[in-house]
Amino acid sequence: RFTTAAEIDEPVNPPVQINYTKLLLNGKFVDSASGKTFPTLDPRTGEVIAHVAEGDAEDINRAVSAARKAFDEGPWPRMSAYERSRIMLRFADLVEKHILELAQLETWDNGKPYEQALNSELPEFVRLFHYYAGWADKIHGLTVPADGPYQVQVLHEPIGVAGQIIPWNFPLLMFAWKVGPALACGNTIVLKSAEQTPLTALYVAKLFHEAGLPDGVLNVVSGFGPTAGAALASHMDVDKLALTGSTDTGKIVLELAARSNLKPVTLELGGKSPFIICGDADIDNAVEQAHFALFFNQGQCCCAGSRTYVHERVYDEFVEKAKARAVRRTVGDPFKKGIEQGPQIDSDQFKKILRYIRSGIDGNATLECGGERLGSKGYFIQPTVFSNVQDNMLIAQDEIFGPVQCISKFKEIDEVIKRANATRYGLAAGVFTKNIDTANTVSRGLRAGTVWVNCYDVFDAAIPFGGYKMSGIGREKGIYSLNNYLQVKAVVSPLKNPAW
Ligand code: TXE
Repeated sequence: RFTTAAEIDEPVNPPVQINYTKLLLNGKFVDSASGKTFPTLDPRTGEVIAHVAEGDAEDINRAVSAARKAFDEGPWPRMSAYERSRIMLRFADLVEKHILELAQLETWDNGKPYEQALNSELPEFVRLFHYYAGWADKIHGLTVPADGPYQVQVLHEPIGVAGQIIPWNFPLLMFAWKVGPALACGNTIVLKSAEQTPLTALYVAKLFHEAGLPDGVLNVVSGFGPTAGAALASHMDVDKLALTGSTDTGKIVLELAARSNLKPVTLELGGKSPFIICGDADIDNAVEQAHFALFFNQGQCCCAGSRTYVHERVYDEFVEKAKARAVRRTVGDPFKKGIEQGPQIDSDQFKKILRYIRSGIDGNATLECGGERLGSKGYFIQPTVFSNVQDNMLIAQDEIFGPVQCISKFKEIDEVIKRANATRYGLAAGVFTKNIDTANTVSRGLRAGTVWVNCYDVFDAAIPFGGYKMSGIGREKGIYSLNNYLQVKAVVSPLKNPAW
């Protein structure tokens, strides 16, 4: 059900106060060196929510010196791992205490449904910090039985100052994926939030200081990619860089890192993830899951199931039901109860999605429903379903990052594995079947960092996430994320009495 345009055009603002709009450097909120600010906008209307200090290269320098000092001289990497863990747990408690304000702010700045922010993303944020707090005092090295009379210890040390650049689609969760492991390992951080969604990172960083985080350990710079982001990626005193963003930006920061000090880089980039529905699948469940896989978070997910491949035997039934489900999707003011879909993040993304929809129509994919904006203000788009999508169409190849489901037909399992892999991306995939052999064949055959079998978008702090091919480098979450933030040092010393 599409909400009427009139309902969308009269949004009510949440009661949350916006207290933090400056840069958070060395434990204090300060203006940017240039004194410049930029507006952060309400995606429901395009109107200004707040003006935020705009950090650029000079502010990144200030942030990196604070992080450097906190790493080289401060207590954080030196304090007991247990104490670090306790500060992270106290932080998680404070986030729970402020959960309503944070969920309101996240929805206001991003446009995602409030119920999703409150009931899913904030609890997941807290869970991630519990998980990483649990790791802090369990990170340790090895001893190695080398040849000869030597004692060999392998120490796992924090890597140093971590630069972290996050996107706008899950502002709080991306903060947690990056900050959690870096702090558990004893690093210090300069985090650049996305220019579209700067508000919640400042709020939670303030709470971290209330929880006892020493000054300089976590510095937050709001600002733009080509200025603040690029300065961070090319900084000589940053020891490690992590980015979640587009594949184009991934290439830029990798090059900046290589040209400066060869800092190691982890990247979590775009995707065009296949969702394969076999002839024997439970169709109603597959329809619902495929709908969720694509439309969740307004379609703004790096792992969105954005190529829906359906076996020819169940294709017609699937298309009809997928269309009916999309038409039933509730779109409207994300603060209203029961709303499944809010606005897209900004005017650039909104226009990009509408251009892709136009290209699908022009390319003769069948438009089953949707295809247009909703309302006259803000960035709402009707849930859109295309069937009869051919692999060579732009909508089957590019990341649309919006509420546009693309359904294609297949005949054979080998054929669909080949087609699913024929992409520059390799982030995630889904397969729906009741046959264990088919599930095994498809999940082994797909070149993707995650394969969900008879489910989709099942996340957990302990499950690694990341991409093959141009979807990225490295893995986040789980035990794998820790290696991104550790150096390995071998210490070798002669043994006086080798017999012992
Ligand atoms: O991404 P950007 P945008 C994809 C999605 C979307 C497209 C463009 O397809 O439509 O990317 O979105 C910072 N040096 N994803 O333009 O620009 C930027 O400030 C250093 C997938 O928003 O990559 C922000 O903090 N940093 C994705 C972050 O990079 C730079 C999530 C992401 O923004 C920079 C978002 C530069 N030169 C978009 N340029 C996912 N993997 O989930 C930008 N940034």
